[in-house]
Formats: sequence, C-alpha cells, structure tokens
Amino acid sequence: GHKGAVIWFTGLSGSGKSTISVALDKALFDKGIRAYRLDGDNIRHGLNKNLGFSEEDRTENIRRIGEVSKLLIDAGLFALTAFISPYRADRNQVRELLEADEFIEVYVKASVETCEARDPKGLYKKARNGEIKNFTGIDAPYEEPSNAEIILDTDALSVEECVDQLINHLENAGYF
Ligand code: GGZ
Repeated sequence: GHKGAVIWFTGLSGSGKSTISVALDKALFDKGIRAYRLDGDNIRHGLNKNLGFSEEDRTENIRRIGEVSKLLIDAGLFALTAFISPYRADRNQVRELLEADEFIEVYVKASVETCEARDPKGLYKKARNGEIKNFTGIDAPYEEPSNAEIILDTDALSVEECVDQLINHLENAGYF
C-alpha cells in the first residue's frame, strides 16, 4: 500500500505542467499507484467557474484546489495539480493545510521566452496585444518557489526525463 500526497506543479503557462502531469499519471498507473489529476479543464470549468485571473481570484482558486487535494489524499490517492499558482504565499498556505510529507512542490521551470516561443494556444500573443490583461509573466507576476522539493528544467529535459526524476524522488522518499 501507499500513502497519498499532492504533486503540486507550479510554473508559467506553457511551461509543461499539464503535459508532465499526464505522463506522470500514466507512469503511476503502470505501477499500480492510484492518482487523480486536477487542471483547468476539470476545476476552472466547474467548481471554480466563478473565478477569473485577478490576484484575489487566483488566491481563491488555489485555496479551493488545496482543499480538494486534501480530500483526494484522504481518499488514499495522489493528487496531481497543474495550475500556474503564481503566488508563493498561496502555495505555502496549501503546504500548511497538509501534513509535511503530503505536499510535494514541483517547479516546472521554463523562461518566459521559451513559453512565449511555444505559445500553444496563442495566449502570449494576445497578452502582448493587450487582448488579455493580467497575463502571468507578461503583466502579472510569477513568484518562483523558494522551497520546491523538485525543479524540472523543461528548457533542457524531455517529458520522459521529467517523469523519471519524479518517480525516482517518490521512490527514494519512500512513497512507494
Ligand atoms: C494566466 C491565463 C490567463 C491569465 C487565461 N494569466 O496555458 P493555459 O491557458 O491552458 O493555462 C493558463 C490557465 C491558467 O489558469 P490557472 O488556474 O492555472 O491560473 S492560476 O493558478 O494563476 O489561478 C492559460 C489560461 O488559464 N489563462 N487567462 N490572465 N493564464
């Protein structure tokens, strides 16, 4: 058996959070470890559909995701969360909501330049044009983690290499 935890991915739009969380989910499934992914599709379109991208709304978005993660952990699952979560204080509040070994902060690190070059949804272009306001990395802040358990440099690493690093960390830390 195993004890659950939240794998809390944080980083800019386009840094690779969702892609890595999907790949980690598959790798965990193959090991018989039960996990559930939380992302914009199943949270911002449902539970949090009344929230936008002001500082206050982002803080409330992260608070609710932290509470949902706690429920998933209580159910014995790994929660894999893929949200920008740009404010250090908001992330640390989730850390404090949970037991010490239940919060694994993963900084998915890529420069604004890299994310803007990828721009899979054309959002950086819209932010530069002023069509989207308060866009993280352009005209809204991203506060880098100061105490992340894991840093994934997606400028340099493949998705597979990131997943290997995560699985190794979880095994070495005794999660399974
Ligand atoms: C940042 C925005 C914004 C603004 C819409 N700023 O690449 P995506 O599209 O799929 O991921 C981004 C997502 C960010 O939502 P989160 O819930 O992760 O944000 S936070 O943790 O800060 O609450 C992007 C899209 O929503 N998006 N407007 N202004 N990203």
